[in-house]
Amino acid sequence: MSNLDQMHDALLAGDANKVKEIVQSALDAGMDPQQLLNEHMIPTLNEAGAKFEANELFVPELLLIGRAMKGGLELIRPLLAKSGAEPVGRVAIGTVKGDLHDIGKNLVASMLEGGGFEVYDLGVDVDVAKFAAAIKEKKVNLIALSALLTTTMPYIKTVIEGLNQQGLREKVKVIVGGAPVTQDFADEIGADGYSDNANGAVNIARKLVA
Ligand code: B1M
Repeated sequence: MSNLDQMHDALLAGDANKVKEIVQSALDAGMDPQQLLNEHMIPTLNEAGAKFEANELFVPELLLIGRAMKGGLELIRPLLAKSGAEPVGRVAIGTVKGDLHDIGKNLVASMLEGGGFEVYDLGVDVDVAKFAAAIKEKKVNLIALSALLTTTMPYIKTVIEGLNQQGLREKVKVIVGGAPVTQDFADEIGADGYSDNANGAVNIARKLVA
């Protein structure tokens, strides 16, 4: 993993090829995929967010950084998914309507897969109707909602209300997460579980469907 120290600069430069190369060589050298992600990749995305807020980085650069992160994750995700045990439930996951951030959601989806769940990834910009359809058609027993923007976070509540109105709420447990989401918010809107990270999401999901 000799070139791991280049990860920060490669990610910040949005150099997807370089990021993939570094990820592959770290994995080949036996590095734990979770550690690679948590210690060498996610902190750089947080730094990118801070630079964006300080007007030192702009949307086109964030897009490249997001793409580079996803490139690395393509190599890491299958390894995360392998770490799990027996099938425990069916989950539909999505980033809520109006929100296009999917890196964290994809991580949660991979970890849920690794935790033994059958995962239906509904993607980004997902409205109430799509979550409702997943409950009816895929017979999921868990809905996982992600939001990264303070402006889209309230849509999590809209989903829960929509499921209530359609008589579907009692058929599923609902877990929520994403950078602006808090335990207080989750409690306030009547979600069943909240976590600020992907591992925690799996633990809560397992408890809820047990
Ligand atoms: Co966006 N963006 N972005 N962005 N972006 C943030 C979120 C922001 C905090 C940056 C900043 O200003 N500091 C800010 C939001 C501010 C706010 O709402 N208060 C922001 C903004 C403003 C925007 C735009 C509005 C910018 C613009 O256009 N002017 C725009 C919105 C587009 C839209 O969605 N409609 C936008 C666009 C983008 C890109 C497309 C360029 C790109 C996304 C690429 C992609 O996802 N494919 C992007 C990126 C990359 C970011 C940052 C830099 C990184 C996000 C990320 O992937 N983090 C981000 C800054 C930041 O977060 N520090 C930022 C890594 C990821 C692993 O973490 O998603 O938090 P996260 O997931 C974690 C936990 O939250 C948790 O587990 C994950 C793993 O531990 N988790 C869950 C997530 N979902 C969960 C669900 C659960 C449980 C846990 O249960 C179901």
